[in-house]
Amino acid sequence: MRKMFMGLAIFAFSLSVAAGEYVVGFAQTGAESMWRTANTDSIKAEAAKRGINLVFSDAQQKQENQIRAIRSFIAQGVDIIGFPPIVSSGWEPVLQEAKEAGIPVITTDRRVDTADESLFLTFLGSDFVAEGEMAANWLVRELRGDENADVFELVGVVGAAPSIDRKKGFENIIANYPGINIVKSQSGDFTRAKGKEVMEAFIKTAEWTNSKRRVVYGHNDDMVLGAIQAMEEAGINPGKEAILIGIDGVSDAFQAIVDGKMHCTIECNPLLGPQFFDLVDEVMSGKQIPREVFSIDGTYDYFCAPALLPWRKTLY
Ligand code: GYE
Repeated sequence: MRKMFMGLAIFAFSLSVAAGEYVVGFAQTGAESMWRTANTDSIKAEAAKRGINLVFSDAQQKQENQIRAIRSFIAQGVDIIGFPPIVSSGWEPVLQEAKEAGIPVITTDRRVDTADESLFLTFLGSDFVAEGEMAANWLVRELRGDENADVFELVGVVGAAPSIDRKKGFENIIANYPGINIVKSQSGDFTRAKGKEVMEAFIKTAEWTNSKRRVVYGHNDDMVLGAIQAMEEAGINPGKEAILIGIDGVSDAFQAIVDGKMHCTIECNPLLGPQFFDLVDEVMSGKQIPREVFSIDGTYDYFCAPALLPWRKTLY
């Protein structure tokens, strides 16, 4: 509670500005995955719908570009800034500059790790630790009492909140099962191309060849979809020779599940536009907002994916 008031006190002067009269700067991470594209579309569509003046920038997966974009928003004098921090650390200087300029900051989908919590107003997104736990809990159920498996982990961008937390959540659960172990773990940068590359290397390891039961756990669906390509090109049947689990719930993952090439995806809702601009409106009209706003995520596997695929295609 105290933290919330500290945050609000700083920005208290920017009260009661109507939508259409204020400018929102949004510094996107890039276009690395289907999730990200859906997230960008949601932000842009919602701004257009509400007649909000949005200044949008794409950092192409580089922190220095994101910092440069935020500095340019400050120089342009935008009224409020939103951004998903590409990695969680290294934001103090630029957030301090925004604070000194009196511009409130909302972090979306990824968290920042700052000692001074007054540097941002709120976080809007998913609970990534919970997502990692859901992935591991699904795996444990899938193993049906024979909890022995070698996990090949495709990590997201190194140092990004979803990578750190999805690993943590997964490990929290498998810690209770000594027969389930992460035997290989490497970053695929959240992209399909890099996921494929890392999988090509995994397939060549002794751990892969000698494993009695293989699990591919990707911190997002795109990397798993890349891994499927790598397996197929190597003559491996993904659906039969491994258990494949991703996170995001993109429609291509649903399709892969329906096609028998993937087993499960944990949802991470990218359609944050409406909630983001609700928060923006509340801040601009001087209302108090909570320190964090979580979206709710579900688990989808081969039991439910066939029935749900048409609906998912309308989402993202
Ligand atoms: O899971 C991944 C994207 O930050 C939640 O970033 C987001 C992640 C998402 O590239 O696909």
